[in-house]
Amino acid sequence: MGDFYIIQEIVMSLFKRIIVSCVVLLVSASCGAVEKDISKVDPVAMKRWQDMRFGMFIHWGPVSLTGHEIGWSRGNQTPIATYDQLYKQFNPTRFDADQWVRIAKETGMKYIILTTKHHDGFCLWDTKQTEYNIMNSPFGRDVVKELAAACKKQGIAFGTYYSTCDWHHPDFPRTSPGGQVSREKHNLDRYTGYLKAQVRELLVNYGPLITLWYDVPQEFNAQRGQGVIDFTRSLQRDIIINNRTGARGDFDTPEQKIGGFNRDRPWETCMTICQQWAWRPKDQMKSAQQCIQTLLQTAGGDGNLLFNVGPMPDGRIEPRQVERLKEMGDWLKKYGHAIYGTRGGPFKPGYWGASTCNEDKIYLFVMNWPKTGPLKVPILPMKVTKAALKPQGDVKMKRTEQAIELYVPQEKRNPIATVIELTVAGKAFDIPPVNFAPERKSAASGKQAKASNTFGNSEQYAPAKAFDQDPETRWATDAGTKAAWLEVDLGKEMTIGQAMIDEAWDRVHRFELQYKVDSQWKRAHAGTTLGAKKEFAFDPVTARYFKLNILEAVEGPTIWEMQLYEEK
Ligand code: FHN
Repeated sequence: MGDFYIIQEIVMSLFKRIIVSCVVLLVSASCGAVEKDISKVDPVAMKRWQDMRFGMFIHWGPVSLTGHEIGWSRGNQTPIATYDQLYKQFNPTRFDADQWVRIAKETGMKYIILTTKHHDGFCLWDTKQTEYNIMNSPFGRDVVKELAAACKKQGIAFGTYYSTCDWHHPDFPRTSPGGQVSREKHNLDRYTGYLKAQVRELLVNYGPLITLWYDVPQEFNAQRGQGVIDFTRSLQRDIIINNRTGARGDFDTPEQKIGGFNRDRPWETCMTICQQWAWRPKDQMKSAQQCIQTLLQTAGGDGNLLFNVGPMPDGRIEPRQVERLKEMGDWLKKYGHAIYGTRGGPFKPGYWGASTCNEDKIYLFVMNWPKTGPLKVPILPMKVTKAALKPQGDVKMKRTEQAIELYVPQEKRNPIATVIELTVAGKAFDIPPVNFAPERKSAASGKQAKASNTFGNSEQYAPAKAFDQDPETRWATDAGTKAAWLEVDLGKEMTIGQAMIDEAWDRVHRFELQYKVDSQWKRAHAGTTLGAKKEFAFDPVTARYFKLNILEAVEGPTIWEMQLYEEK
């Protein structure tokens, strides 16, 4: 069967080249050359996607019957033989594509990305390439077809997640658990033919798609990955492809964290509303404040947010998650004009909040006000002609030599974000991006660190990774770790009064920030959850050694960065 794909691809490829050449000749003859370089994204499509700003990610499959993680639990919590038979019990009779789309629209989401095939190889559409698909389950309905139709009917864009790696497929070089086991017999070329045959089905039978969202390339190097991108784009010229085929793709995909401010290359944060991508009963869910502030910090960084739900085994999205999403939708009903179609900045996101801009407007989302006094906005090279509180109200504005001072009385402030609209005398996007406050240097940056536990004792996840100022590295602990500490040596006594701890995955439930005096650890600050870029101030303390003492965690805690700020 394997050679079939290769022959099929060769024939289809030749046929397509002939057709494309004829079309190019005709179009070139009539109205100027057609964009030939399919390795480049269509800029109009890219801008359309960026303007959408907010999408729904859906991780679903027979694995939802177990409550464990999709793909990763195969051969871990669930034996491979059991996992691969789950589809024979899968009958989500309460699946209603129109309902999923209604929920996404009421949340203010403008596109939906569904896992059509995850690392476990199971396919949620009527694929002719393998029997391991939804049509051979008791449910027997084409989920991708129904969801694509519902999106089209309700006017929301539809895209497909398709795992580059496939731990179920006999030709893929790696298998479960976690793709860490090599297959003796494998054939990556034949597997690539299989992948392309399935991608063709998705694009031809369920397209046009907004995105082909590939994931976890593993054996796919940049050349093979670029071949997948070119193949995909040859089937739909204006499709957008992420950076997970093994090649660079059209946009970056920071995961479970807010991407850094970047107007030069499109990016999309993908994040779970709970802990797990796939359904888990009683999973810890983010608060409305966390959800909305994540969207604001993402848009403020000029990125999109792909926010994930894991539907239940009966096909419903869990009611409490629907409620949380509705809170986001209610917020966007009031302030969506400050998110959709805007660009990030000119004030870069930070502890203070975030900003977006459009035409002559700058929208400030103030999340943390100064302890006393007004909000001090850096002076801009463009005159600020007006400041208004949204949805209504006045903001007292006072210009000084150092800043534009904005006064909003406490009772008018919003704990999630106070939205202030500034009007400027020109195009706001032309204002060079600026830090809202002077960049603070962490006293812990680059310092010696140690911890009670490190994931696999691997250097890749060493304690020092939480102090290297690199947003792509993190300290991690072993799976199942419920308590741990992370200690840093500042090299000398320093007086510290503020900290920022950026947690990957919301696993910490209770922590203390401690400092060492005369060999005794004392508490400087105590808290419950951490989350993304958690900042907190405390009565300044003077010490050389500081410790994040994680007292309770639901899973192995892992920290992108921990920063300590000296009291001047
Ligand atoms: O392993 C997958 C994971 O299950 C999930 O699909 C995320 C979504 O971005 N991607 C991989 C982890 O990076």
